[in-house]
Amino acid sequence: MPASKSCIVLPVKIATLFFNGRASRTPGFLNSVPFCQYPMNIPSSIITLLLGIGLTLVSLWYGQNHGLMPVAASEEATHIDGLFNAMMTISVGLFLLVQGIIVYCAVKFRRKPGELGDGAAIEGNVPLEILWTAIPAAIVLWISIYSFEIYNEMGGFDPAGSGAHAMHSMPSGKGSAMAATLDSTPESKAIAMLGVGASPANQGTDAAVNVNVLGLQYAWIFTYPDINVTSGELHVPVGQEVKLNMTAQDVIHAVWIPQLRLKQDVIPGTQTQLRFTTNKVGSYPLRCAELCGGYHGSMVTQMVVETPEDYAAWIASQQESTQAQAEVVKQTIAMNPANLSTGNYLAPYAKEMGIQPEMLKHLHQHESMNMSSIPATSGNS
Ligand SMILES: [Cu+2]
Repeated sequence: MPASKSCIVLPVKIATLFFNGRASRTPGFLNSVPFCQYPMNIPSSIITLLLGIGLTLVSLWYGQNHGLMPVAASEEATHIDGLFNAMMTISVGLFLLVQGIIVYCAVKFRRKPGELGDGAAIEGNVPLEILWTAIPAAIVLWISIYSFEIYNEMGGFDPAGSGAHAMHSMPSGKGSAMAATLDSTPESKAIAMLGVGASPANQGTDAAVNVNVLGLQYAWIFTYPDINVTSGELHVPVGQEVKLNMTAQDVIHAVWIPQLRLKQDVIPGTQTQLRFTTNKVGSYPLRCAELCGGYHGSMVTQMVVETPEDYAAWIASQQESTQAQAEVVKQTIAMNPANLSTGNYLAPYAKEMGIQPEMLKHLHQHESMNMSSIPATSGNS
């Protein structure tokens, strides 16, 4: 029986092509293939081919134009999208194939009027079963290798999470008991840091911007240790590598920035990391992705990706406000009479109170002598 007269069903068609040798050698082989037992008025192989091409084109188009992902704001996000689009293409192809066959069969092989008997008993077909097991297995294997490669490309297997940035046993707080069991020495041995680290290209180098992230019920605190800035928003310069060193104060939280396609748990008593390089200026939501309590839903802030100039301006404004706050604190302390000598404290009121300037001077000298005779013990306790 020539292959062209088999049937429309694509897997059967492919199977026939694959096992063509056997099909031609074994009489009745195709009769054991489902749907092919009854000679029918079947579309030609050209139509099958065209349907196959059409299905492939539709899958490829939809795989690239599904519009399900938000803006990709980093190189890593582009990699992830490549994988997602590939899986979407395959899924759409399989969906259309399976649904197409179901709809075709439901219409084509529906019960005719007056047809009351049972359908034909169709036995299995080993070569066909091997084929439709092998193809999905190959697809799944390919996806796993592809995703492994992307994760490596992003820095997911960065071994340098240990070493210089090693986690040390926590002196106190939650998790210290566990850390003490794991590490008996005060300087604990290096444990690979969880998360996404340096990409193979950046291995062994430090990120341009380091930010310490603290998650707590229900807020994020970002500290820039190199420039002495603390903020409730994450600001990063575009095009520069950023490293988030993250931990939690109370329960497990998770940093999730959809536009970077990154999500990482933030765990009390341990450090996790995220390293990435943004490539699009904009403001993106950074939200908690781990149900952490009653107000989990409100644990959201912004990641602002800005030009290096804007970033520098932001740092300057932050430092200015920090300085202004420090000034306010200093003035408040200066207002406190407890820190003033009696003479200095009384000076502005001397005239109103009728105190003689000589007396004030005397009082001041007396106090200075007393102060200098006190041994400098503070701080040595
Ligand atoms: Cu949370």
